[in-house]
Amino acid sequence: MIKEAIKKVVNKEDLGYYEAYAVMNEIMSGETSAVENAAYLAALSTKSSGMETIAEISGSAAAMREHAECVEHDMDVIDIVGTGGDHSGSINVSTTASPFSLEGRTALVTGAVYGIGFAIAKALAGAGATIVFNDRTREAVNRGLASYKSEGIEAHGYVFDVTDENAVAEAVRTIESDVAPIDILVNNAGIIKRVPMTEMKASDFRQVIDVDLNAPFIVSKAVIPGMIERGGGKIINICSMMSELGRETVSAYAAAKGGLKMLTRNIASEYGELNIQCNGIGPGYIATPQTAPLRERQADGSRHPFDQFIIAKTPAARWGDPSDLGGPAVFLASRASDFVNGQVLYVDGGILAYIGKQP
Ligand code: NAP
Ligand code: GCO
Repeated sequence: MIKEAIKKVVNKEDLGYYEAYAVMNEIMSGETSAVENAAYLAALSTKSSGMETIAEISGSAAAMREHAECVEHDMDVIDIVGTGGDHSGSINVSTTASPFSLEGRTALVTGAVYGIGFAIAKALAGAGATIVFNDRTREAVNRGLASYKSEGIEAHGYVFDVTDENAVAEAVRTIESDVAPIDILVNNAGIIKRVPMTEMKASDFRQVIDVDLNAPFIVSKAVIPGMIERGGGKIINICSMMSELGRETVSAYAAAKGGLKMLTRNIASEYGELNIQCNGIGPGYIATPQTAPLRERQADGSRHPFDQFIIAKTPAARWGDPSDLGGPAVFLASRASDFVNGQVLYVDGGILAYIGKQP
């Protein structure tokens, strides 16, 4: 990795995020000379060949500092010791930006026109990520673009169905050519069909499995090779309470989300050594269009029985808001979770820990 990265520095090629990190780690290892370090830092910050910069900055440490700021890669040159003239000395650098920063990274969030996906994308954008999202229709994508714009986010929208392997592969190629390599994938798109199992058509069962389990496999399969090539990446699968618990009428959904938990663990197991972290978020009961039927007011104006049930089952005594998922998503998308892999982070207000309020 480091040799490839330095070759890119010399050839004036841009460095990918993880390549830049490899170069910075080399610098922080103290194995390279001050002038080489300054060249690398300059290349990282100016994306031009560091070798040309040596001449400019060999005159003084101050010049090195000026050229070698690495804000773009969350790093500052905090101290340069060296005369420059005899190319001796050292550069001390440190990561000054927050480990939760997503500056310089690109995130694909599937099915993120509204609901949980939109809230997660908004939070990732707030941490500095470039946002790419998709939906099945141009109309929905346009609606999404307008929603992001109203939040001050210049998102990139693409039309594709996450269950269509060819369309997904083509979309990933187009995104990585048009926008940037995908550093973060959030497999959010999902459906639910609430039907008693013995009354459920097999085709409906298969459709839920297709969207909620097969699609995260398909999209992850399309994105992982590029992540490996660039030295790493982050995958977040949106699981569910039903990754752990069952209930009436959601057999297909629970089977899919239970499978998604194990797919999460398997991606972590298979690609962890290639610096890919794959984790899940397990939302509790969140107020989105998907759960609207469970919260409908009754004819007499009273709360839906299921609504009352969830309030009694949740220590927080409330439904979750999609924005409750933003912080956990930023954590799992950022360097702050580089040693977290194969986990499902339940954002459920405490449901999984609680027997429920006595009636
Ligand atoms: P939602 O309101 O129903 O939104 C789902 C999104 O996925 C919609 O934008 C939908 O697009 C998109 N989508 C569905 N099928 C797709 C496909 N084949 N290709 C591309 N996009 C597709 O759901 P949500 O409540 O925000 O949930 C988002 C995720 O969180 C889902 O995976 C869900 O299972 C999970 N989750 C939700 C809750 C909750 O309480 N709400 C709790 C735990 C987990 P369209 O508008 O075109 O249909
Ligand atoms: C349901 C709900 C849940 C939520 C969520 C809970 O019918 O039970 O839709 O399945 O969507 O998955 O975590």
